[in-house]
Amino acid sequence: MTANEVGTAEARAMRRALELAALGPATGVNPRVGCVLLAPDGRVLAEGWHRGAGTPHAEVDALSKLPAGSARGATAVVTLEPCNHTGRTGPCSEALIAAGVGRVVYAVADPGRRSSGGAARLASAGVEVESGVLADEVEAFLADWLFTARHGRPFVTVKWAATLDGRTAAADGTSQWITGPAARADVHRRRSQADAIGVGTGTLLADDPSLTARTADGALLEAQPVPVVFGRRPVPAEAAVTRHPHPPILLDGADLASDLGQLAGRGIRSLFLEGGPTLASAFLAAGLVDELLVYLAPALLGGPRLAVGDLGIGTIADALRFDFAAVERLGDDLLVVATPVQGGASRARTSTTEGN
Ligand code: AOF
Ligand code: ZN
Repeated sequence: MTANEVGTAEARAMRRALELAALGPATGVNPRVGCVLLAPDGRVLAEGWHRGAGTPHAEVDALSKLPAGSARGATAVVTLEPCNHTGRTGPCSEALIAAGVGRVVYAVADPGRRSSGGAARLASAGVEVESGVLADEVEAFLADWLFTARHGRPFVTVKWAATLDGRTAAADGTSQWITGPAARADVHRRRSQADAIGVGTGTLLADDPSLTARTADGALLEAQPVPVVFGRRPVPAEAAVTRHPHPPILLDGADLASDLGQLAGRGIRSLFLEGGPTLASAFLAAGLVDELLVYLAPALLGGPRLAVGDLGIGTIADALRFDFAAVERLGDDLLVVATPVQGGASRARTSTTEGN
């Protein structure tokens, strides 16, 4: 084959590897990974994919379909850099070397602190390594897992629904139906796309939210986020959240970064925070918010009940700054999506959800 034909065969194999990866489970601590083994003439020798933590990795799955010795000189095309560690399974770098694979082509580097280094290990054993093939597509496909692996925490979205003056409740505490049905449906759709949904114990005790994702007539959507309750006050035995399809995860909220690390360790890659001004301000002040979803109703309430509590900001120069990433009209309401300006909203401060 000419170099061009090899490139085409490998690009085609990477596309196939991405399809194979998509057969794996979309949630959990491990990424979805696919692998295609090519003979030197470009023929497909075997395919494999990863079926979730504790099962063989994609490369090992593909190798297992071949008789011993028949991957000698083959090219392994894999969506993620082969791992270089013994976790629940052994290192793929060593499995590829032992099988005599001559070339490895991967899309995206493994950001894992323990698992990375496979490319260097392969190269040191004389295996030819190429990276970056179909990288943008694989990066998009693995976006939530890569974010969590790179940051050691889930992607955090803070959502609130408010009036034009940023109020989320009236003087008597009533807060339901600030926004209309289209905005509410949008919230439920986004909830169901998140791995977890978080509230503070303050909101839990005040509103008794069910933390489920539902249709307009109250039926449960298929995918439900895991409920997470932050704070030190106990969850009442009769709280609605105890009837959620997933058992709630309780975190004390004293060290939000370490709480988020715990969630990441449980395979939670995205957290949707709906849980009140104290929780929102604690996450914001700690620089742990990646996206704001603000549903704005064309109404005014006045008074002190604001969407976000104290941020410890004494002067305008310290304002947390965001960019408007999107603005959408939803019925009579607006959805504003805002993302932190680099070095602005991500300024880390220490804070807790104490009192929440
Ligand atoms: C690969 N191929 O198919 C997958 C990889 O606990 P373990 O042994 O399953 O290791 C999990 C880590 O290995 C995971 O966090 C990620 O860095 C990598 N996953 N690597 O070469 C695969 N699933
Ligand atoms: Zn591996």
